Amino acid sequence: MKIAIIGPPRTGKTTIFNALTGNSVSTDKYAPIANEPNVAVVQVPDERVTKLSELYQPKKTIYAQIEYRDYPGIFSASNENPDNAMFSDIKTCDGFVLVMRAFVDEELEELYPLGEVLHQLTNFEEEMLLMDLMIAEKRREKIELGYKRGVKTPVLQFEDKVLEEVCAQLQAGKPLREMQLNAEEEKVIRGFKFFTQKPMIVLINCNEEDYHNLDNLKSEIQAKGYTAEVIAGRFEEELSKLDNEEAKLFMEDIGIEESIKDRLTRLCYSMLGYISFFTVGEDEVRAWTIEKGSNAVTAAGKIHSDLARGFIRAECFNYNDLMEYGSEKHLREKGLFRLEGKDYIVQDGDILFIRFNV
Ligand SMILES: Nc1nc2c(ncn2[C@@H]2O[C@H](COP(=O)(O)OP(=O)(O)OP(=O)(O)O)[C@@H](O)[C@H]2O)c(=O)[nH]1
Ligand SMILES: [Mg+2]
Repeated sequence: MKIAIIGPPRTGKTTIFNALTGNSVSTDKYAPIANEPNVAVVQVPDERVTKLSELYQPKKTIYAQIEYRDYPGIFSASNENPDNAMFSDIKTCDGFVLVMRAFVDEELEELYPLGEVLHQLTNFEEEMLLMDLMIAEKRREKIELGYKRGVKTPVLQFEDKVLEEVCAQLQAGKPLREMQLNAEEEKVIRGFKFFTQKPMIVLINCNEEDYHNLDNLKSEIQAKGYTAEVIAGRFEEELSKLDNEEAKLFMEDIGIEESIKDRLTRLCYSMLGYISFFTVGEDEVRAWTIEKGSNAVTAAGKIHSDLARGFIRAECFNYNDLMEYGSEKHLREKGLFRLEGKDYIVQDGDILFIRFNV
């Protein structure tokens, strides 16, 4: 899972990246805007993996991973080109975390004026719509040029028709993620990796003293259809440098119930519609991530393509049942150790053994 941390300049993206990953990337407010993302891969905190590891005592324990890519502020220059390398890089991510500046820093506001949070959000949305529109229009012009040269295939005509609808949606100020597309249409536009098609979480980055005062703002952003969350970015960055016990005390002081790492992991999973399944054994206990609604063959393919190709069946039980009854033996007695076929829809917390033959 690859998550892009994006936003206008100096909203605290790198501060939040540090809090999430334990890194110490500089957040000097007078430094020039960077031109490369900061990248880190973090383990997904999952106590189920820890418990399974205690139970199976494997040689290796492997948690699921999230790659966070923290990009420098974007859309600050009015002449940004939608084809630039950074935008292309951002678009390879599965989902976006958009950071808004809700802390007051007069110097920063002077250097990089952003205004109120809702205003920041609207501006950012407009920039994204515009970038997508430029890309869609450019492609349509190219198709048109082809028509003039006599290249007019049904495939191109279909693409042009879909892009016409895409442009209409964008011109109406609506993100593409709200567009109803059938499988064919979806396939035609997938390659463009449009900004406004990506799922997005909005983080309201504030000082710790405002942490509990921004519920109205949060609701207003949620009303626009986003998952929104209030974050005390700099405070959490400091917490990430403390040991767990100490950090817990400070969190209790402010009334933060869950660290940003735990919260954002959960939100990213639900934003992308992902769930976890596990494989267990003497060698390895491991968590895997798949889209909700995936079948057993897709899950097998995550582990190895041979397992999908030669799939026979999945032996399966659920983590919660294992915790309730204590051992595989007891699960068998209760009939909770199941044999499932190709079409079985894998559930969050399933433990799978794939039987295969290649
Ligand atoms: N008061 C306050 N300052 C913050 C907070 N989060 C970040 N800052 C400050 O804002 C400045 C910019 O923070 P960064 O994390 O570098 O911001 P950024 O969004 O990564 O900046 P660019 O990548 O240049 O766009 C730094 O001086 C931070 O200390 C916060 O929650 N409260
Ligand atoms: Mg930064």
